[in-house]
Amino acid sequence: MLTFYTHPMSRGRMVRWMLEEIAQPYETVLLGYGTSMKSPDYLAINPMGKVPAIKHGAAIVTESFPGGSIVATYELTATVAAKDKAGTPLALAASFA
Ligand SMILES: N[C@@H](CCC(=O)N[C@@H](CS)C(=O)NCC(=O)O)C(=O)O
Repeated sequence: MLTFYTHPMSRGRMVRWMLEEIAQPYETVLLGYGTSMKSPDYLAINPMGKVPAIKHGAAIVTESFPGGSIVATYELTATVAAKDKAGTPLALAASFA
């Protein structure tokens, strides 16, 4: 399952929006500014100590641009292989809706 690291008052909101749009299961890990966000455990996920980050298996994405983050991760699983009539992946289309 995909793990989503975030703080409610952050640009992680864009990633959560995309996760909800594609309706795939994910686990949320809430981190605190200046505390758990800078912990050794989280720095192993994102050495910048910032949110958002998403992890799926060995794949970790630490940039928040929703299309790039979500599509890049889910392409590895092919769970979001659905495309619209023009051949655009639906998750990517949703990020520009
Ligand atoms: N380039 C990153 C920047 C992420 C970023 O700056 N996140 C802020 C929250 S919106 C953060 O985690 N700040 C905590 C810190 O700098 O200690 C992205 O776009 O995802």
